[in-house]
Amino acid sequence: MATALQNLSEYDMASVPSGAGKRIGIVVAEWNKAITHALCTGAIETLLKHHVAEDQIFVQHVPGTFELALGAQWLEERMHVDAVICIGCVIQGDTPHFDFICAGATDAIVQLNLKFSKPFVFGVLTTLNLEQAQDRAGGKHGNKGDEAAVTALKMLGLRERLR
Ligand code: DLZ
Repeated sequence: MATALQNLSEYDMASVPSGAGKRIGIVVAEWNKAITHALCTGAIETLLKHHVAEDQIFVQHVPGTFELALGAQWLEERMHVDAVICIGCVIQGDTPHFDFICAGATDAIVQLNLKFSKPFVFGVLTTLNLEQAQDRAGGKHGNKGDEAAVTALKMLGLRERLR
């Protein structure tokens, strides 16, 4: 589980299927904006690197991580995307709010994968402090946005292989 053991931006380029012809949604939480913006930028750059067309990437913002699932569902329904990358950053505070937001978002995103039978990727950082988030948003542990984009393309590739 530890990202200290695996850089989020390092992967085998050859293992990632082409994104040519794919429509990808990205829903981004506004909370901890500097972090989520860096994650979104990483995701977009990675999708472009793997040949997703710029005009086939659809980015929408929601207030917080808790709203990601509904935003992602609306993106799927309105834009008919092949996959949605959900981007958020929840930083632990002094109250149990962190646990409720993380659990709610995680459960809801899992349900979307199964309901639509397509990838809704969990590009959410859940960290103990801001430094851990920065380390995973383009810092020393790479960028979770890159990893989320790679995951979306790999899952679409798997679906095609199983057809
Ligand atoms: C309320 C809240 C808090 C305390 N912390 C975060 C956070 O660290 N990251 C995040 O994305 N959102 C946070 N939110 C907002 C909730 O996700 C949600 O937007 C509100 O509870 C309204 O439903």
